[in-house]
Amino acid sequence: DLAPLKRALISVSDKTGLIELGQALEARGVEILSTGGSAKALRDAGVAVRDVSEVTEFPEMMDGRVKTLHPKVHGGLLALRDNADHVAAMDAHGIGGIDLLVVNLYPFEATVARGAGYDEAIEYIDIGGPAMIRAAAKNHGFVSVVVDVEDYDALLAELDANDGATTYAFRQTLAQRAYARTAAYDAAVSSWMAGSIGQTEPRRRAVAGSLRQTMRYGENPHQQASFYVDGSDRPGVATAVQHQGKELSYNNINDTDAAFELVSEFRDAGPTCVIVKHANPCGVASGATLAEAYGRAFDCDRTSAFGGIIALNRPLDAETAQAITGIFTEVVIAPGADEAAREIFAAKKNLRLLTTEALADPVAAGQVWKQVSGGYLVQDRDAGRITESDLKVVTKRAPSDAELADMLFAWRVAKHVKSNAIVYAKGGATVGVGAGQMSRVDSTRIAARKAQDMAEVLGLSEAPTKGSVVASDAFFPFADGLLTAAEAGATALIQPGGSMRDDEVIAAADEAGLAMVFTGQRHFRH
Ligand code: 93A
Repeated sequence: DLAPLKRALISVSDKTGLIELGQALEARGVEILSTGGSAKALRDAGVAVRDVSEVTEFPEMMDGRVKTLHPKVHGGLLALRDNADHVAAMDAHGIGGIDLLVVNLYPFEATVARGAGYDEAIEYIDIGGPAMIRAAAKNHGFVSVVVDVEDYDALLAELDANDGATTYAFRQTLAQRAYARTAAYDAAVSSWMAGSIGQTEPRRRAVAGSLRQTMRYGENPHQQASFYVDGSDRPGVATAVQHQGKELSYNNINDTDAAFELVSEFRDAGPTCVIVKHANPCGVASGATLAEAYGRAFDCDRTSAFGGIIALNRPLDAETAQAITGIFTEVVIAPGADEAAREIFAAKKNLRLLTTEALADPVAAGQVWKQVSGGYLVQDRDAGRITESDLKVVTKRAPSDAELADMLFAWRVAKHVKSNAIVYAKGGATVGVGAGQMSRVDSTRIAARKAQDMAEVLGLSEAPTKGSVVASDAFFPFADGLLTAAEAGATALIQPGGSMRDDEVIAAADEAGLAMVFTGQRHFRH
């Protein structure tokens, strides 16, 4: 859609691949402008180049602090080629268009990483480079901008595929990468300065996203905290509308997110309720009505549900609202709430009600970040989802339809329980949840014991785990966990499989008359 590239500006600190790029551009008839060191390297290799200082008619000055900061450069990068006024201004001021910008920045990150002192680090803050990158990226309708040595080959391939021009889609991709680079660069500068001057206030630190809320405190009262939103339109705690109650706390936000993400797994299911405590579900259930689902979720672990966070997969109605007000609850989040339900909640001043436009898409792609000392871990969101056809029956006895339905239900819940996760379920409701234990057999025992406690609370004659199914987020390494589940009365198990001792575990299941299926997929959550 554009004419072939005519002019490029190259200004790079990392000279890797520079000569080859210069030669390749020269061979394609592109005129090259360049700054001091880059120009010298190209010239020494026999590539024809013009100094930027010759174009600007200004010498590079102040130790190079001012070399490309000039209207002849920025006008050439920013001018809209199809705008008559812009073209007239170029003519009037002798500004030539720059069609390609190749810049990599002063190595600020590497400089501070090697322990450079304050004054030296300051000198490595690139000003002209980011200014040009941002200008070229803004004008990606006409200008290509490359900020990474790794993209040189793709650029040349693009030129070859388009008779020396670039496509709009390609320039858009480059512009997006360019802004990612300048954003990361400034974040590195700000983080380094924060460390240098002892700035610890979270809301003053460089964080991607915009500040939504500064909390009274973080996970504990002696920790400061703030909430940033990243502008994504994913339904959830960041985009929900709060109708009543105090501001959400740090822990409220974390738990509300956990509850809503879990209930969204049941987007296409019947009425379902999730109760979360300390980021783990302590009750998840479906029901003929939302109120029934709440009651069944509550009955999984009434003790833990006190002060919990509730997420619903249907708009809150009056009957459910009435039931929820029976005990103290911190937050209720649902895809809507009717007038009558809101009136019932209005009497409970401390109860926060959040509504979302919709439920979240549980299989949507996305990324999750986790901080570790000195860095971040970034990974895809766990969008794994098992359907009946993925299951492999490994025992002599195949599961009944009822067991199968409960296994798939328990499996969805287990994905949202901290590892080692064990979930007992029966009739579309959890009856025992074992979370966050270092040993799988402990999770299996704890869940069964809690269910036993509930039998007493509810005055049941037999343990709720009798006739239940069990989901395990990762394989049973030994038969002991499975035997514990069988002792508690479980009749079927769903787990990924893949243990060295699968044969042993399967034999124990057969011996106990259990049905077991393998999912082939694991849901660790740490
Ligand atoms: O000191 S600067 O911020 N001032 C500028 O005007 C400027 N223009 C380009 N640094 C500037 N640059 C940077 O110089 C580029 O981002 C690149 O990292 C470096 C290339 O310098 P040379 O070509 O002299 O090695």
